[in-house]
Amino acid sequence: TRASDKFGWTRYNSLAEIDAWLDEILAVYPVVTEGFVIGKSYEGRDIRGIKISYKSGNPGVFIESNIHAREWITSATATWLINELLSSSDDLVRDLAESHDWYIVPVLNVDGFVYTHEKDRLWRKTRQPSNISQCIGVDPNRNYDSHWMENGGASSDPCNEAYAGPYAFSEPETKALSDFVASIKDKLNIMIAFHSYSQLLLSPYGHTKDEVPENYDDLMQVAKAYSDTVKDLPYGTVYRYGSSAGILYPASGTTSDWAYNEQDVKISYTIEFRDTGNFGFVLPPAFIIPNAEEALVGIISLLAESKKLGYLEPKYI
Ligand code: 0X9
Ligand code: ZN
Repeated sequence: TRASDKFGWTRYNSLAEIDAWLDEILAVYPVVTEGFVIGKSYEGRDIRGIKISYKSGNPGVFIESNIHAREWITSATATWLINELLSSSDDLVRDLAESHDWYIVPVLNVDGFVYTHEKDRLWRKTRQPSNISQCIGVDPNRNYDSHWMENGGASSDPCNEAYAGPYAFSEPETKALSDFVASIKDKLNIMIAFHSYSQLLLSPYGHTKDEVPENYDDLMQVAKAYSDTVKDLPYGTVYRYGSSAGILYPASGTTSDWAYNEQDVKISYTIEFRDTGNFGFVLPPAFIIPNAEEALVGIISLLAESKKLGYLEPKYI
């Protein structure tokens, strides 16, 4: 049997199970995959990723997943996506897999993820203690060094769920992700951060709604392509789109803004997966495959539209 068949995506997996599955995937597809470790978490766990590359010189797509510990649908979707990229025989998926270089980190916030499995299902933040409070953890999606703590888009209170941390990149997890991305930025055309829930495609900026990026119209056109595609599926799931601060709330120091502002990744989105609040973060496992299938076809459209608009060319020549 294939490594993937045991996984099944019929329930949510623990970090140990995801790690073991990744090892099997790397063993089954040694030619086109490469495992990487971006660094260690506060509690000393490896933060792992997989690169999938069928030929060199492809445009790079980075997927950051499960930065928020409780958003289990994101790593379930990321692992399903990895499996499809490697094993699907569908022409569109083959083309998707083989004409991009994929860098996928299924679980960024490994400590928080383990904590949600073992102690508190709804934990969001990292697990690093504070020097000034009994409250533990930083919101890693407020901890990136781009407009950090500006405009009320994050909190300075360690007990707040959107605590930005004592300084930008105080968390080993965000520091590791950012160092890794910076090291491949010349090959990176697209950055997607997987979150849940609300069914939204969010473009920069998060730190302000008074301004939009210079390629905002393109960002909306690309988001519309994703949204139109998933709406036409049998489930007909509605994804709204807009700028982060515009349609949601201000959030400073997010991955998406940092990649856009500081790493010159001009197609950068936060995707909030299912649902719209009925189950919220505790999405039943029956939704894993529908959510993941939707994400796959949505990403096919997202990349096709990005290519049409010229964003998949080499960044620096
Ligand atoms: O608040 C966040 O970090 C993200 N939502 S979540 O429910 N997954 O925590 C959204 C971040 C996107 N940016 C803005 N909201 N501005
Ligand atoms: Zn989130």
